[in-house]
Amino acid sequence: MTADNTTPTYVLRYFDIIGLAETSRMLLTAAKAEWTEEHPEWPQEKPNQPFGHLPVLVEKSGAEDEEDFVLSESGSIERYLARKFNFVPTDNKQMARHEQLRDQHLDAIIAFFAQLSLVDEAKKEKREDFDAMLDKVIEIHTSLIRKNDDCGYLFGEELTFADMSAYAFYKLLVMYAVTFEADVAPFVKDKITPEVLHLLRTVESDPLLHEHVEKKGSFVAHILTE
Ligand SMILES: N[C@@H](CCC(=O)N[C@@H](CS)C(=O)NCC(=O)O)C(=O)O
Repeated sequence: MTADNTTPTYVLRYFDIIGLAETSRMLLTAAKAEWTEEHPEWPQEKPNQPFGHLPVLVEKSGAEDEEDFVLSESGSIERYLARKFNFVPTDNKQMARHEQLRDQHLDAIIAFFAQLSLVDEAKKEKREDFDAMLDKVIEIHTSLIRKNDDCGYLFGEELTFADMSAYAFYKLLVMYAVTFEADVAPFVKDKITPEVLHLLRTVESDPLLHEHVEKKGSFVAHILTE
């Protein structure tokens, strides 16, 4: 898609980390949107963000007299992009089925970060919460892949928001969360089922994400070699 004066272009503001922006990066890339990423100086730029944090998506309409559309909150950004670029079904119930997975992923991520600063019994308890949530996520993905005739996507035969969110979820835990607690990477990798590995491979080899994988490297290769 080439931008003309009616095609929106996008700026995704975030830190130069996987964090909470990977799914949006994937959505923008898979949509073949014209977009760039900004890494604002922090904390100097904090007061200039609508909600005081990142990510922030700026959509520039291309029309001269139209204001930019500025959106905060990673979940809202992802849903907006997924709907706009048809990576979720239009049926409300089906759409909700896709979107609920994203919320489950985030809960597990929050649970991981919540236990980092704790010690002793409190840490053990919260770490167990994370472990149980991770097991549940993997169980759900595994079951969806099996139900979907093992074609490698969570739903149907094409790449969707749910697939990208799942891929970004595992990538965040194995390649980013590991910088906070080294054992999380082998811990997660050991739990990954053949079905989940199939999902990761399918997402990564989808032609729509070719550019993303070229730029960021292969997560699957990272899982298999490290
Ligand atoms: N609920 C928000 C959380 C955003 C958030 O906490 N962002 C962090 C980076 S992952 C941030 O901006 N930290 C810097 C700060 O708050 O000053 C979302 O999902 O976007």
